[in-house]
Amino acid sequence: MFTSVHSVFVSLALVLAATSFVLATPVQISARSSITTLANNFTLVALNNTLPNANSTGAPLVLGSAGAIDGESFHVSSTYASYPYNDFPSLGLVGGQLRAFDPDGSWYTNASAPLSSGGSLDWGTSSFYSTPASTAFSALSDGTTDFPILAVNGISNSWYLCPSDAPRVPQNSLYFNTTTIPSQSGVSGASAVECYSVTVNLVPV
Ligand SMILES: *[C@@H]1O[C@H](CO)[C@@H](O)[C@H](O)[C@H]1NC(C)=O
Ligand SMILES: *[C@@H]1O[C@H](CO)[C@@H](O)[C@H](O)[C@H]1NC(C)=O
Ligand SMILES: *[C@@H]1O[C@H](CO)[C@@H](O)[C@H](O)[C@H]1NC(C)=O
Ligand SMILES: *[C@@H]1O[C@H](CO)[C@@H](O)[C@H](O)[C@H]1NC(C)=O
Ligand SMILES: CC(=O)N[C@H]1CO[C@H](CO)[C@@H](O)[C@@H]1O
Repeated sequence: MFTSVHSVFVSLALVLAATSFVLATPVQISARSSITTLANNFTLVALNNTLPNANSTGAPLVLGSAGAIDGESFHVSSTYASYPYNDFPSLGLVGGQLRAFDPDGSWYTNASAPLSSGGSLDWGTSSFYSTPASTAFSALSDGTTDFPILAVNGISNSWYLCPSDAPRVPQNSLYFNTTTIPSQSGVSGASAVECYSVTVNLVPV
């Protein structure tokens, strides 16, 4: 009895030894996780995928102005460098909904899932109207990034920053799945604006 248990241990030890030998070969095993609710508040920060970044965190994003109608205002995620006002200092991810909170901590603002063929990351703010929020957002971690990264419908590698060439409000805004946006310069025949690929970090506040 003792002998057979012992030999089972010996065999197990050999199997484990063999297994760890196999794992020691260059096979990358990444624990990729996707969650739709984050316990902490955060801000969005864009990390340039092609060019050197000022630091490992990247460029902070805020909710830039995108117009208003009676009772509702609209925003688009833009770099703070191009729209230097931070009217919504913290965000939340709850059940796939991306929410923005004003400085009082009030919640009247939800993000819409961007159009899959090149939409911007848009937000609506209203204390009068109520539209069910999109539940398409999630936070991905694959163990290779410092922070969880933003995904929409599970896709995290299709975010682009597109610097507008609009004469008055040249916001550098976040788009999904497009490498160019039409010129907003008003000049006829102006060429399209080139976007650059970014990773969107969710940095705790
Ligand atoms: C990324 O690179 C582009 C192209 O050089 C540059 O204009 C932009 O400021 C950079 N953006 C960030 C977020 O670092
Ligand atoms: C990282 O660099 C950006 C500018 O690209 C700056 O706005 C931000 O504050 C920096 N973050 C840290 C933690 O230094
Ligand atoms: C990206 O946009 C193209 C059309 O421009 C579309 O065919 C493709 O399905 C989109 N990809 C995603 C991931 O939505
Ligand atoms: C934000 O989303 C929640 C949940 O869907 C909804 O109850 C709320 O009315 C939305 N806010 C606005 C301003 O639409
Ligand atoms: C997880 C989450 O969203 N937490 C909080 C973020 O901040 C707002 C207001 O500042 C709270 O209402 C949320 O509960």
